[in-house]
Amino acid sequence: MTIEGIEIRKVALPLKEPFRASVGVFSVRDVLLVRVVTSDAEGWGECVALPEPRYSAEYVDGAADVLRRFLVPALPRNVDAHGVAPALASFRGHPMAKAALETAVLDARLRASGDSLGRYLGAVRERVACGVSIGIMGSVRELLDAVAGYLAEGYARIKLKIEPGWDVEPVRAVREHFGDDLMLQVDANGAYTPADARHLAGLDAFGLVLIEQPLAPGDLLGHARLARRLATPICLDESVESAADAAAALSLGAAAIINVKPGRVGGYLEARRVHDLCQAHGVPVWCGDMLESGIGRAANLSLGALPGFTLPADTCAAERYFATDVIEPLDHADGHLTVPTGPGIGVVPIKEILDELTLSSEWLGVGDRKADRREL
Ligand code: NPQ
Ligand code: MG
Repeated sequence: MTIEGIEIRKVALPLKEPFRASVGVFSVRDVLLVRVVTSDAEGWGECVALPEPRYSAEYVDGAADVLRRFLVPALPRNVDAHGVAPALASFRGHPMAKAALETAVLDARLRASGDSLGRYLGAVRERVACGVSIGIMGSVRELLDAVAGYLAEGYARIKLKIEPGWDVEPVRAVREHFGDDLMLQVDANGAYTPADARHLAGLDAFGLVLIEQPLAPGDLLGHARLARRLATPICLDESVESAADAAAALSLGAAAIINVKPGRVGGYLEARRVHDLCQAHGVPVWCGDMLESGIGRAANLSLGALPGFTLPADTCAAERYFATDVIEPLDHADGHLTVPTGPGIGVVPIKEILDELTLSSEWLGVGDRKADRREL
């Protein structure tokens, strides 16, 4: 399999409603799609970086830049999926940009041999239970209406985004209104500090499945200390950018559960390593969501079907976020999405829709190592 070239495309997906978290609010999801063209097949990958560097240091235009200037030129023309990460390893950081490139190569490679990503990764389930993540809202009344709507659609659990000023009261209202059987969890995206420990312990009364990333991403020690003060299990998201980070978090006691996002850890191969490590430690994992288009969503389902993914995913139907997606809708019923079984990630964009939503596109040559030859 020889790579002939790579296209990076910036696509704008308008959101049905603005999505608000402690790290920002967006009403359009700009995503970067990577298309690898090889002698045998094409492959697609989605870069999950957000438009601004608030969730993590990466952002859409920065990811495009690092792909264009460094990552794509460093890729050998005859690279295999397992060779992508080693070829890019000398460039620090940028896991989301690297993940998109590796996924596109992996997709092309699997399409060429007719294998599905799920089979390749070791999926053991045909369907993935899905939860829904609900952004910070203007009022508790609106929140209760939103939760009722998603429960009526069959979602298996509810995650509330929280921040200082929007935490104990909305959680109490949802718990009181929908009862003790509701699987309920919260996500702070790092909005609290260790000084908020007593306040966060106020959430212990509500039987939450977990609290996700209460403190800053770099503060593993702070999470370990907080874990000793809370009854609610701590789940890490932003703090874990590799299997090595996950190992450090587990050995410090900073996490009892890990949210796995392939983009955040540099790709599906590293995501599987995080899964394997957690499984060996008896630590539950679940698949996170970055408001991906259907391209990223389909691939995430293959990962979420691995045996250690024992909690419902954040992967919901694309229609929860978008009026129009770039693929045919994925099958979903009773709060579950069906894992694609076709070759590669199992889906391809609908060309007309993709073209309509495309903001810009660039064609990049591979393996010419322009970046290395630049005079500094
Ligand atoms: C999380 N996602 O688990 C992320 C972060 C995230 C589904 O909760 C606009 C504003 C887009 C904030 C995409 C979910 C976003 C955003 C993803 C936050 O932390
Ligand atoms: Mg999160």
